[in-house]
Amino acid sequence: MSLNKSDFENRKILVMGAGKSGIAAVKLLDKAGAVPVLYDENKELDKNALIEKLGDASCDIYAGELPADVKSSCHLLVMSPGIPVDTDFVDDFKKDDRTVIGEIELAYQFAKGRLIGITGTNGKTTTTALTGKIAEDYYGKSFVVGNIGNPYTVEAFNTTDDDITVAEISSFQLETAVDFHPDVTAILNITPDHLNRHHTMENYVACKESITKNQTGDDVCVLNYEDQYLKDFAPKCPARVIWFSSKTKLDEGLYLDGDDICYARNGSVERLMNVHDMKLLGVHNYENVMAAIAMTDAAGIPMDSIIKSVKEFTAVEHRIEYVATVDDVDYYNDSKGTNPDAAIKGIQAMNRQTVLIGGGYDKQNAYDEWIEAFDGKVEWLILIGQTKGKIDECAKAHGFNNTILLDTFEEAVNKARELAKPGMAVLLSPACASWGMFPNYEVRGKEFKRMVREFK
Ligand code: UMA
Repeated sequence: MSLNKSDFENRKILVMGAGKSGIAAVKLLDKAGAVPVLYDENKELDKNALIEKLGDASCDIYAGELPADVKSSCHLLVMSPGIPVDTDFVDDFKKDDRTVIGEIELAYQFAKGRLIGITGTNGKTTTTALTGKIAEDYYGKSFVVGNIGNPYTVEAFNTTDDDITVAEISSFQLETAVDFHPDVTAILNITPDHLNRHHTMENYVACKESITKNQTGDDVCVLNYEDQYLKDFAPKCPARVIWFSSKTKLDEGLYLDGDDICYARNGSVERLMNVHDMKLLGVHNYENVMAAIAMTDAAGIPMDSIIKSVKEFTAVEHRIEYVATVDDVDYYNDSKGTNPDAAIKGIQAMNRQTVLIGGGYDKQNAYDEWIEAFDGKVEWLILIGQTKGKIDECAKAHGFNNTILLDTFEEAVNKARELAKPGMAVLLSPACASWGMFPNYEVRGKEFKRMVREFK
């Protein structure tokens, strides 16, 4: 299947979800000459606030229920990433041979220039931000879009043939991709996440790998050599594979040799930089950096310019972010630790005894490896949210009994302050999504930082 402009011009298009993606999709469709209809299942939706956010774009808005005649009159359905696609609602559309796409696909249909697409369970945001910076430093401009928080549909019409766009792409967004075809991709790693949405690990892995589905031998896909799923995938990958590894000296690809990042290719090895010359910390970040170097080099950016940008780049907000020191206790915001694997990186980065705040929305992940990674460093584990009981049980099964279960985020942060002794750290790294308590991890992280700054 392939889409074209006639699928949009003067067509009635249903956009599902009135969050960031849905609003941006409606605006793009309005500009593209389509007739957008916006539908959100939340019947409490504040329509006035929504109309304000839509600005000049006009569309019919439905909240809670969508009349059957409106649904049947729409040519195409554009899904927001947070909405599951295995529902009767979506099936009804497909049954009539009507196309279902995601917001990313919609943007792709109208965007121009070259495209770098980055996926993986963890490290996407850091790698996307870094790749965007490398491209911007060299070309003077780049578009950084997608799951990072800037919908692709916001920027699609701003791109020209000479531009480069760097897109962070989640598994949710890949489920509804059709023609989406980045010139360069990266799959950073695959560990269990979002299994409540994808049901099986097999589905989740296939979804991640599908970022390459429209690529050809002229394109590049950067893969992590230490990830067994990706090793298995490489022979099937339609693009030319470039490997990176933090553990193995590769004959071809980027790897970590002691503190040096090296690039082996065509029989020779180039030492690119020492990891102490960059501001990012931790092996997981060195992996992100290697992936960003591989992608931007493949995109034609000179290596000296790439290395200069890498050295200047500082960590992204909410990812093991130092907030403040209060009463000789260092506070770190790792609100982006929304799954056990990401949270393991958070606790591994701590070099002192830590009061850890965890728990949140239940994505049906297992917490055993996270608890095992505590490595004697966690003094107290303060738990909140839907998963607090499940994590508490898991901690106790692993012999960790210093848990405290509380009801609100505010109580948790105050309790952490009370328990942390001088010289210790407080780390918000929940291993869970924020949903149910906050609209997203950014709001959770900002609230944490606000409270900590008030302690000061
Ligand atoms: N809604 C429904 N039915 C549902 C679920 C939601 O109608 O079954 C409605 C809600 O009432 C709400 C709207 O859909 O009004 C929200 O849509 P959304 O959840 O797709 O959220 P957006 O605001 O559009 O944000 C999305 C991404 N959110 C998700 O994938 C859950 C953002 O990623 C992304 O930054 C943004 O698009 C811009 O591209 C966030 C995220 O948590 C950061 N991503 C996950 C992750 O990183 O692990 C995948």
